[in-house]
Amino acid sequence: MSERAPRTILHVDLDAFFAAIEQRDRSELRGKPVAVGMGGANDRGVVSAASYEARTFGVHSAMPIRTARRLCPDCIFVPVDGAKYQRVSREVMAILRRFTPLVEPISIDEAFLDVTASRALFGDGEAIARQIKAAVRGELELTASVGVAATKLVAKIGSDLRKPDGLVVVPPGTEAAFLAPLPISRLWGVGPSTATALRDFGVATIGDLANLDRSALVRRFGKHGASLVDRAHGVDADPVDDPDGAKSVGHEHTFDEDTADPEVLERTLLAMSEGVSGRLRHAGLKAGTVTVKIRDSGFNTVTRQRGLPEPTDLTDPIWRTALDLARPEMRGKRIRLLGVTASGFGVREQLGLFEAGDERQRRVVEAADEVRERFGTRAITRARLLRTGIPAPFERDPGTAVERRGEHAVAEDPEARRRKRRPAPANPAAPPPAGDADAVDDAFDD
Ligand code: DCP
Ligand code: MG
Repeated sequence: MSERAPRTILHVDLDAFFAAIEQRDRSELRGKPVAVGMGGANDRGVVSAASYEARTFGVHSAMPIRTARRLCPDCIFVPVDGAKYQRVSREVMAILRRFTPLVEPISIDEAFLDVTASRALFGDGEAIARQIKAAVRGELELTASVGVAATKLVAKIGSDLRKPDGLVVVPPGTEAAFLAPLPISRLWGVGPSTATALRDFGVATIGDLANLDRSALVRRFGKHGASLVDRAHGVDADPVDDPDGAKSVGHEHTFDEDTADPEVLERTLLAMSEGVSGRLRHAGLKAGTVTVKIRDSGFNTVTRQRGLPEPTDLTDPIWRTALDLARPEMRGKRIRLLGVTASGFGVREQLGLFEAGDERQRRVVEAADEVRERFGTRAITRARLLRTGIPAPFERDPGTAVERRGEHAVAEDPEARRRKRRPAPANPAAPPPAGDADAVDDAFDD
């Protein structure tokens, strides 16, 4: 196959995932407005997932429970059962892997598949999409929406377009026409501030953007402008990542509201470090390098990286290093996104995860892992994380388009496995600070 032959990529995203699972398991919830969220006495809780019935009242993910109650007094609020959703997620991913080994899970309920080589066996992209939908419905009693296209970008937009239970096929060559009528907010990399700026250019739809003079956009937005035009034409060379090629484990979190509160920022780094170390242990890996990513409210993004004195799979060294790297970058800024990634896996150990003498800590950590397995990642929080009401960043990275997901987790962790899209070029504008941190420019890619 020549490099230019169109690929067949599917984006599969389950509908109202947490809420649909609860409706499946509790028949009294079917057909009713359901919001999965913390509820109870915790007034700071937010909605994790809303059933489509609840959405007609305006209830959606990340909305405070209080607001949801006001909008939808008849809504039934159900507590989050993280362990169950993780289990179902693994079942979903297992179904997807029947059709190709090239499955790139990007959150707990969505994945990209490259089925280019599977077509001989299972039929074209549309046929494979139908088989996947049928298997998810038949075996898991859930519905999935699927986009089929030659690029990840277009497949993802397609899967979102006719939710729930949607199937959108965009044949190769028709990408630009497919995208043209859609609002620019559908495009990765167009957040509210870019959308506002584009309005000055008279851009409302992706088609408007595609028709703009490329050099004018580059003058206004820098290299981000050029990639915006490419994307408006549906151009996206990003491959579906080979699951065996995972080279790092990471989490990113986009705050629902930008924050400068050091407590919140540090807690978030802690939560992400816990998630990362848990995944390392689960995979039997130790990391020698920690990378943090910080994006401020002006969409300036920096990453800082540091080698560890010795490879680790424990939270503390990862968190301490992440804090050290991130603190100077966060000072005085409102932060939009944080990420923590562990990489540099020199050691793959089956049993001996801990050095001799670490026995006590080993028992503590293993007990925590056990609870995590039984009750889901959310169950494990340190004192600093308790009663904060901040969403566990590792459950889901809401609002984070794949474009902006710089990190990746190992293959065993479908809901969060992320990989670097492309090597980040050196940033001439921000030389590395004193010490051993390297700075790389992640570009204005939101
Ligand atoms: N999630 C969460 N907090 C958020 C967003 C999502 O906990 N802010 C969880 C609950 C969702 C699941 O992740 O069920 C999947 O997220 P999606 O964005 O795919 O949303 P849904 O699957 O709920 O709905 P849709 O039908 O729009 O995909
Ligand atoms: Mg979904």
